Amino acid sequence: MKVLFINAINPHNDFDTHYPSLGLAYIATYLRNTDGHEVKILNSDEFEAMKAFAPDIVGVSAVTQNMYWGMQVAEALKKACPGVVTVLGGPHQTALPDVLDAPFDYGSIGEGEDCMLDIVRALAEGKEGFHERMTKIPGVVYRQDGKVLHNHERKALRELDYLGIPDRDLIGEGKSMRLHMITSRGCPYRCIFCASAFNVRTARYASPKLVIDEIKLLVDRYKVKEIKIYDDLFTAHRTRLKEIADLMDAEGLNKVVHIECTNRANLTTLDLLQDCKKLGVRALAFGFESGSQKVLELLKTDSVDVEQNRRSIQMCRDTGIEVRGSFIIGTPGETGEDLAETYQFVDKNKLDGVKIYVLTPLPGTPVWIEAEKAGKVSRHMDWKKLHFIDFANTWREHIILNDKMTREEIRDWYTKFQRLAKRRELEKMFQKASMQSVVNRIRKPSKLVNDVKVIGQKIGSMI
Ligand code: B12
Ligand code: SF4
Repeated sequence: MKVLFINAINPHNDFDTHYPSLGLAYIATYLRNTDGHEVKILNSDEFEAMKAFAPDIVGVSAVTQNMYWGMQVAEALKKACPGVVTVLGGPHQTALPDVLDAPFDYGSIGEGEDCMLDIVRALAEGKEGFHERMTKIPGVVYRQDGKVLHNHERKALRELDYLGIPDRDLIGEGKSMRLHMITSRGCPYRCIFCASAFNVRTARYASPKLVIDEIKLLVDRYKVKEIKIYDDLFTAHRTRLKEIADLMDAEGLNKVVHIECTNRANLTTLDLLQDCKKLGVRALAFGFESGSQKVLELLKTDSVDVEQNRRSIQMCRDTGIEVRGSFIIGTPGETGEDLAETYQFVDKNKLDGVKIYVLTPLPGTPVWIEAEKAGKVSRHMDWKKLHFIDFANTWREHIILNDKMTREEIRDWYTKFQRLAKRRELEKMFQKASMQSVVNRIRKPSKLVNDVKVIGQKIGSMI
């Protein structure tokens, strides 16, 4: 069977176009290796290549914010390739199993490897009786007598190792300085805004050996120098972390590749940071979320406090690990005073990277449930309204959950935080410019001109 996978992206967002979907690479690799299907993965803006492939079945992966693009491409493909079967999978469909948007014939909830394999096998048996067979596959969403129904989600994969390593050639990752990896699925915590916490119920971890094999492959085949491990919480499994660190050290991989991964302040100990160092970790990413204890408690269900966040930053700095932090503004009940505390936290702690988001109701989360009750979101809403990457421009339409500040006040705070983040970026740039690189720039004046331009742009965007 010819199986086409499509990653729904917003073509105007560089962020989307730079990171191909590893989730789709896992499914496509599994289908090809298990049943020998002909597979292809494309972005939703590569329409001509989709038609040229002439697929029997199309699997679209979409996050909620990109559902608009996913629906558009599925609709266009239905017209261009009559008879093609369309299936929607990914975090959005998983969180809303009772909804199946029009251009999709079927949906898939949860992990897609075995579900998609069963779906393609059902189609390979012929169109006759296909729908009947689909209604029996665990995890499938379908329509029957005008209603959307779904079968129970299949059990989460117990062992991740049996999936092996996803084939990055399928997502066009050539030689690159920087690639990303996923070494676990799920997170043991339940932050109220986080889709992973409620979509993936049980946290599971690939073995240290598989993690090392994948890192070796990225180093040998793709010549990477930096790997971003995008696990929900890479450091959650303490003994695994230590084993990975020991193997990285024994193989000398920590000398050739830098790792950036996720951590949580309540897990930070000196011992853990030393393992991170041994593992080759150069930077740790934290969701600090707020400098106000009241807001932090609400967002992270009382599992971490502001003082732990502050101490964690200091410990990372003492160990020589960079700290990147993300923050959320616009939480219900948050006041100007709370935001002033967050601002102070960001300013005082001199983070190496700062990201600011406005609280967004992602389907399936407690934040979504409250927003739905308040009539601010619905299962059939325009999903573009949740695209929060560019709040400075979209603040008028953005769904605001906060009840203590006006939309304009939140916009002003957002702008203030963005300026602070940019200022910090600039300070870092100057800090990093070692004597040697200054000399290099003077030897290569064209680069110096470019540097001045970049700095000028950054200062410009702060004004
Ligand atoms: C890495 C990552 C990114 C990367 C790369 C994204 C990518 N192309 O994969 C970057 C940094 C670019 C990114 C950006 C964004 N992300 Co992101 N990201 C993640 C993260 C941390 C890991 C994704 C991953 O690889 N998971 C592991 C793989 C194995 O799982 P998977 O992708 O979900 O795929 C499995 C199943 O979902 C299913 N499946 C998926 N697609 C399909 C399709 C079919 C047909 C089938 C049958 C099954 C199926 O099978 C897969 C294998 O089992 C997740 C959190 C998480 N743990 O999943 C958030 C997450 C997916 N991101 C999220 C969001 C909101 C975004 C952004 C909108 C953020 C923003 N500010 O713009 C953008 C959108 C970009 C985009 N086009 O996807 C949310 C999505 C929530 C939602 N309701 O949709 C998540 C869940 C984070 C969260 N905790 O809330 N992200
Ligand atoms: S710790 Fe991170 S991944 Fe885990 S539930 Fe909270 S936000 Fe989600």
